[in-house]
Amino acid sequence: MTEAAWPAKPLDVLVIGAGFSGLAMAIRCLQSGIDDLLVVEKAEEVGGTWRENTYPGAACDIPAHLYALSFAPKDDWSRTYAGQPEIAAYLREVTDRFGLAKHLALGTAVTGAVWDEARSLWRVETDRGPLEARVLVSGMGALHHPAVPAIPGLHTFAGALFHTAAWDHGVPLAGKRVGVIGTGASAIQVVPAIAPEVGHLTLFQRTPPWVVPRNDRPIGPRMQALFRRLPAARRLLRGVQFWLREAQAALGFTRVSGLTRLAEAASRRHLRKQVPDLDLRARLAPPYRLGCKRVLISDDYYPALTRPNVTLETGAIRAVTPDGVTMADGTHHSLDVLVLATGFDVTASLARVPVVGRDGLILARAWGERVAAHRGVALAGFPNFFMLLGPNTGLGHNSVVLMIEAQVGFVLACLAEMRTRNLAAIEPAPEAQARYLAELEARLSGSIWQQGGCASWYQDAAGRNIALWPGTVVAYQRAMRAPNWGEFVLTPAGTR
Ligand code: N01
Repeated sequence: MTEAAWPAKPLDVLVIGAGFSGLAMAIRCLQSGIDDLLVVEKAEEVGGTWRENTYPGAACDIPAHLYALSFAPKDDWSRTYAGQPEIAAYLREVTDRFGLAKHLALGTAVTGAVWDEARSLWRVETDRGPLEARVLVSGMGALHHPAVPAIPGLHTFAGALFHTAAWDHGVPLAGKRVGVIGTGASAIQVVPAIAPEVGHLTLFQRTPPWVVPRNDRPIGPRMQALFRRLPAARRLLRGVQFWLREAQAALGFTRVSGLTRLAEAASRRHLRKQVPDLDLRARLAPPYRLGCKRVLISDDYYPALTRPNVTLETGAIRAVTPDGVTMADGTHHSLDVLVLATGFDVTASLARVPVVGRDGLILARAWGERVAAHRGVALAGFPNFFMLLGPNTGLGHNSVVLMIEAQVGFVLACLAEMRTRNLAAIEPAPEAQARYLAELEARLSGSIWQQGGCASWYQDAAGRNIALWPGTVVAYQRAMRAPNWGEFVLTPAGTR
């Protein structure tokens, strides 16, 4: 891959991160004629979360055709739900297809960014030297910074210890005693993938998840050929997958509704069918409402737990010792390998790079009250700065790729407005931002995430959902289609 030359003068647009968000931003910029553009990526390869998460069984829980970029379809997805290698390969192929190489600086970590008010640009520090850009776009993602639990003695463990997001493929698992802490989306993929291989697997469950059937199927060559010959058939499939999910949200999926009860009944049926043992079944029954945490889809998780070489441990962990995990009741599990399937620290992920806005305002401090962004993408005090998949724009029910595309379109509209009106800077008006956040809070307060009786990574320390969009994708797309310039402070060039 030919890499971008290091820019000597301020760029029009600097994008941080080459995952789904950063790549989508870069492609759409190029398609709109903005080519003074650089994407900096700390790793040596594109792919973001799909490059990082290589744990056995890693796959997407949104159908592949719906998870693809709308402007970069792929006819030959091999399954309904694509695995990590196929998605990572797709993102590499898209990078080539749209000629992004000359706009990519791989192996380059951004270490900080400061808004220069006098010059109306961002001064960005990287480990390869400084950069300057009129507009800074974060494509850093929200599920990036692994959460390591504060379990006493964790780092005294003498065997292999690693997080699902940093899987150590050099550690052989065959015949080993393996512990997995956590039962979220990552764990339920890892457990069935490694259970047949390991000697014994102990799964440490703190809270049981709601699990519904996955119905994953291979997509055969005839279907792939049909999609190649008849793109309308592929679009139809994507449309059906999309609208089925939108209907859930429209029918009140984000609240305790009749739909919640129906889905809970389906999940209980799934559990009854797959787990004959009554004691195990009781320990797998979630004590909170479905939808409160991410609803998991799997056909092989429950069967894996019924294997003779798998133990479900539901007691509280007291400590990790050099040779295993000790429970509060004194039970000890001797282990060779301990896997942390303990998720991500959303706040740390979003605020990972110190971003300093106007008057020395640090992003992490601006978020002291609440992690928030106007329409999920911009923040007062941070001119010409946009976040893709920023606060409250994740989804529990549909493909986040669609949210990313709505945000990319919004940023492009801002860039076009800056050019048309010869603006030096654009940022949300504080009053408009406050109004937006008040509306958001009102919608969240009655939601399943706050009323469903659970704790999850969606919430901050005060229990507020800072991660998810409380509506349909269509509603978000509509709100983002045409920015209301009345919500922004627009600073003409030459007025400073
Ligand atoms: O992480 P999680 P994840 N002691 O935060 C437990 C996306 N994703 O990596 O529920 C004991 O959901 C914790 O227990 P509890 C997706 O958006 C997508 O699995 O807090 N246990 C929980 O069980 C997903 O939602 C795909 O009581 C501890 C688990 O660790 C997000 O990533 C695939 C503990 C963490 O679950 C995160 O999923 C995979 C402790 N001290 C992931 N601390 C797709 O398919 C934590 N836990 C697209």
